[in-house]
Amino acid sequence: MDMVHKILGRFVSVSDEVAAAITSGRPVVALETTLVTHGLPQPDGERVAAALEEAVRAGGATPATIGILDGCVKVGITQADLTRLAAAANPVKVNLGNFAAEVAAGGCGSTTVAATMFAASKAGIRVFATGGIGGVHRGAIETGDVSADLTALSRYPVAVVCAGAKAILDLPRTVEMLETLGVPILGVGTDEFPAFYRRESGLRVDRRCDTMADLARAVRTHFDLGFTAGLVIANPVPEADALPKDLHDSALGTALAEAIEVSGRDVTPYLLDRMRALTGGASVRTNEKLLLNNARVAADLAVALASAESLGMPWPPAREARSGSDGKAGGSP
Ligand code: PSU
Ligand code: MN
Repeated sequence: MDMVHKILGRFVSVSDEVAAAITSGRPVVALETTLVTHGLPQPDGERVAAALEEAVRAGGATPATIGILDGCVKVGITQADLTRLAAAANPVKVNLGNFAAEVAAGGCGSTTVAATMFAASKAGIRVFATGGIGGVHRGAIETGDVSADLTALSRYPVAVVCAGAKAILDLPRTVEMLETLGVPILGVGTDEFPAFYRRESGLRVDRRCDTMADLARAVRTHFDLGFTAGLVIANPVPEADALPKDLHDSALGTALAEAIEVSGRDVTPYLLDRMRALTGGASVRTNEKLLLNNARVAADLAVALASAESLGMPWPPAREARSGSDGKAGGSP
């Protein structure tokens, strides 16, 4: 546990349960909180956050939901913390740019994919489940609006299990940018980059993985080769839970046309809320289903990565902190 605390010093608090799992090499899945405060309406946000933790546990891994409370980065927040974040009147959406200032000010905020990747990587967590990543916004050539999620994916070694990215974004440019940044996109049983509410986008993934062992081997090899970027684990929404195409396309068209006045960090929450209203709540149901599906796959991935036998590769690689205790020190590259 000391090892984990040292990394972020006095700014971080890793729950005992999560710290114990990390230090003993047991599977852990990070979860974000912006989807709780900004991505879903209340009380759905808080309820879904608890259901995601439950899904991770059912899959045999330890959930580590991440948020900022009173200036402390909490890895493995409590139910009471979650309730506080969900109930906040104007919760701060924390990404990379406002992270340090929020901590310095003793503030509270939910962490986006970008901020969650940062905190997870510092704590030594390699697998993270979310709904959809942020990306290049439509009209980015004028607005310059590109999510810091892409920056984080290029910097922090975490595998992000997601249902692709929402079609509210410019998906072709998002996929191009991931390629530019050197972020692998691995498809879970699909050749196609999923579009969040729907399974198809017409865009390709870098590689399709049809079994969990294939996926885990690819992720493990990425880290073992020494790549320092993250990975996108593209897991399409189950067919039965996808939004019908006509409803999706018409709601999206209207939401985008209305969003012209909105800018900056408000764009994504605004579009998600308009999608909810314009689909009569169906988008929220789809969002919840795909989140649960991602939490299950993330748990399976974390379990596979933690199991040396399933990959024929020891994991975690022997670390300084473990040397002497298990005789594996020096056995890994
Ligand atoms: N995708 C979702 N729901 C969400 C978000 C993305 O399905 O709530 C949130 C995530 O936290 C993501 C953030 O990191 O929106 C991206 O915001 P922006 O585009 O401002 O970077
Ligand atoms: Mn933005």
